Amino acid sequence: MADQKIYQASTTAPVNIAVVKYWGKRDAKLNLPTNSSISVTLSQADLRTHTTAACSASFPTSDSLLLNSSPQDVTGARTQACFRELRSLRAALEASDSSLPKLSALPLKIVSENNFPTAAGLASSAAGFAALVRAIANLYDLSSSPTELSRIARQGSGSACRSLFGGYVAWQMGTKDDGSDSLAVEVAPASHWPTMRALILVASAKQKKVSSTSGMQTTVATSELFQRRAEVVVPKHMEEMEKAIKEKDFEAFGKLRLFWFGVKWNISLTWSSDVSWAAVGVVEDINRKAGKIVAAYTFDAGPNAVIYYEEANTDIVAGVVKGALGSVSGWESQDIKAQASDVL
Ligand code: 2P0
Repeated sequence: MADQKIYQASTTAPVNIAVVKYWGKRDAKLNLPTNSSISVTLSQADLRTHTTAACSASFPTSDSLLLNSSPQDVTGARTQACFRELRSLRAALEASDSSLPKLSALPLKIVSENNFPTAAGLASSAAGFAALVRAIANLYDLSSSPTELSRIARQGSGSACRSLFGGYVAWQMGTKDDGSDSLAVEVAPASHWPTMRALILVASAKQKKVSSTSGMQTTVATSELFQRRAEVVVPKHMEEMEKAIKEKDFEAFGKLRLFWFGVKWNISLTWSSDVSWAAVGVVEDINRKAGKIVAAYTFDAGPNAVIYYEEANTDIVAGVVKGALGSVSGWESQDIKAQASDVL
């Protein structure tokens, strides 16, 4: 009788919030970006995906994925690309060592849980695909480095490549057509600047109406500024942001307008809300009163605000934000406080 054993491995992956944003694809199939980006990885105690990958000849013949107990479609090109790449790395191992069980030929069963709202602009696809790729890599006993795995996770969701690392992470856009040099690398570990904090204000935990992919496509199709951003602005911001992180210079970090650059444009109307603008106003007030930048706001593809600050300024940032926004209706949940963190 064939081996009916169930092989399995579990892992967790964190959420990351970009401080130089990925926006636009030069290749939608491979998720190759039009610009490089940098993010801060948030602590997994607050925001993470936990994933178990299992395979067995006793499973139904097709691959499956459960997210927060709901079956997901795994036939999409992105998930298929991740499965295919990981299976082919495992198949190469099996070819080189005939004593290894032939896991690459077995159906996969993936079970994932988020401890935060899915698809509400809280980078759930980043944590989701990073956890999926790492769980399968562990199951297959691959010795791939986080950077090697980032090439695969990127094909699931662009920002996922950055969630393979903790701390401060750059996704280098690369120049090759096959995407082999579009990879994530560490800029600095969390321990380099451990006082960085993020306050996440959940304006809406509902699933967003516009996906990041279609938002990006709209931007590329309609914005006259887009090309200049990709070619001139971002390369400069990448350099300045890496320097700000290396020198732990919060003012420089905050000055780099963490604002997602398209938020003022048309499509942002679908994503941002009055409460998002209230958060912007409060942060600007805090900085005015402090006489310097002690808080930096940012938004991704959703109305939730993320406010970065340093631990020493907790009272004048997190305390004031909570007090000021407590009276603004529309915040669906209280804040989620997170710190820059390493991947466990
Ligand atoms: C980022 N965002 O750098 C940017 C900033 C949102 C705003 O990457 O189409 O889910 O799956 O590659 O990674 C969110 O988009 O997009 C994102 P896909 P993804 O974090």
